[in-house]
Amino acid sequence: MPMNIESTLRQVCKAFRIPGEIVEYRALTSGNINSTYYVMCQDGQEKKDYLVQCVNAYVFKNPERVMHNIELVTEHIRRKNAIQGITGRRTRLHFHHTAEGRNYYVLKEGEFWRLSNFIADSVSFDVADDPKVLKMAGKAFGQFARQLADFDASQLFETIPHFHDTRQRLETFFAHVAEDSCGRCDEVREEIAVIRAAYDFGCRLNVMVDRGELPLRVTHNDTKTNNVLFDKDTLEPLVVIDLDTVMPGLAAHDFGDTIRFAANTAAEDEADLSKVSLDLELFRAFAEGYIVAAGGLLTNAEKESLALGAVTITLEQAVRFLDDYITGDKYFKTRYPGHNLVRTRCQLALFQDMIDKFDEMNAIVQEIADK
Ligand code: GN1
Ligand code: MG
Repeated sequence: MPMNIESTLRQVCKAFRIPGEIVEYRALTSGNINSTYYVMCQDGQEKKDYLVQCVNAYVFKNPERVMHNIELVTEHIRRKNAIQGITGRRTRLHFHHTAEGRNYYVLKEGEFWRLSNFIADSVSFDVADDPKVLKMAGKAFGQFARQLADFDASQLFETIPHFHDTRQRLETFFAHVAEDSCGRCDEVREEIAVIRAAYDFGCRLNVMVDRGELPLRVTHNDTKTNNVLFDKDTLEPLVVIDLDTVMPGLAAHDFGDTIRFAANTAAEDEADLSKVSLDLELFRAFAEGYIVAAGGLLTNAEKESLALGAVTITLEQAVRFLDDYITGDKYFKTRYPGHNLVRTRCQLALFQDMIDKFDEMNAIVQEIADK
């Protein structure tokens, strides 16, 4: 945390015209990209809490565009919720505006801040072993897909071009291996070989897109269970957060990334690989929640692509972590040297286990889709 974070947060709150004084704040450290703070302000007798975030300008080259997307998407979801009679502060992600009417504040060159409401009495999950959490996460992202089904995707900027273009991720990775700019490739020959052998599998979704078999939708693209806020008592999903990468994409990626993250029996960066595997019960729970909530939205080809999405995105995530490792750990926040390599190995172990369970995963999706 920067030394002067308290005064920075004060400055940001002032820019967004938040009344009162900061009486409490803390860093929330589960994100790998942005820096996030919980802030409570007191104005007279009234206390209100907020989420304050500094957007990572290395990752998001054009944060204004990110915020443009977020404004449109949150507004669209608010309207959809209102039609269903869902209103209120806890079901809405709302970004505050500065006096100039912007939903972001540039504190100084490259320091880009935003401020939203904090959802009270909510929980999110960095790991989950309860099928109910997975089912509710499925409900959240299935609903999200449905709510955005009629959103005009041409209004959105592509905040990170080719974000889940696995083929391009692989190509870039192999180019970086050839450069070996940090001299780290020797140490990871085995991992590189595994990735090379998985190339064709990794490109399967790309091929389906090329053939026009899968529709492009407006997708979230970062569907980890810590990007859903659930009611702390009922576990009903309240709101989907982290809308930075909402862009045109595939349902298979949104489905797959929750599985990758939350149906793993271990954390995303578990070093003990014997703990890493795909839990098929959690897989089933998420698939049920997602497919039911998405309703009739998904085409048959899309449903058939869901399990493939999970395997593909797990491989892609391994590639992204290893790419970052061999190019000097510039993208993901790391907590110790070699963290990206540990993450890579965990993702590759999960990938292998998913390959072994691929038929079972497909059978489960089929069973739910046929109901
Ligand atoms: C990043 O910051 P966070 O944890 O929400 C990343 C995702 C990765 C994820 C891996 C913009 O998300 O794509 O899947 O880490 N976000 C971006 O944990 O790259
Ligand atoms: Mg996040």
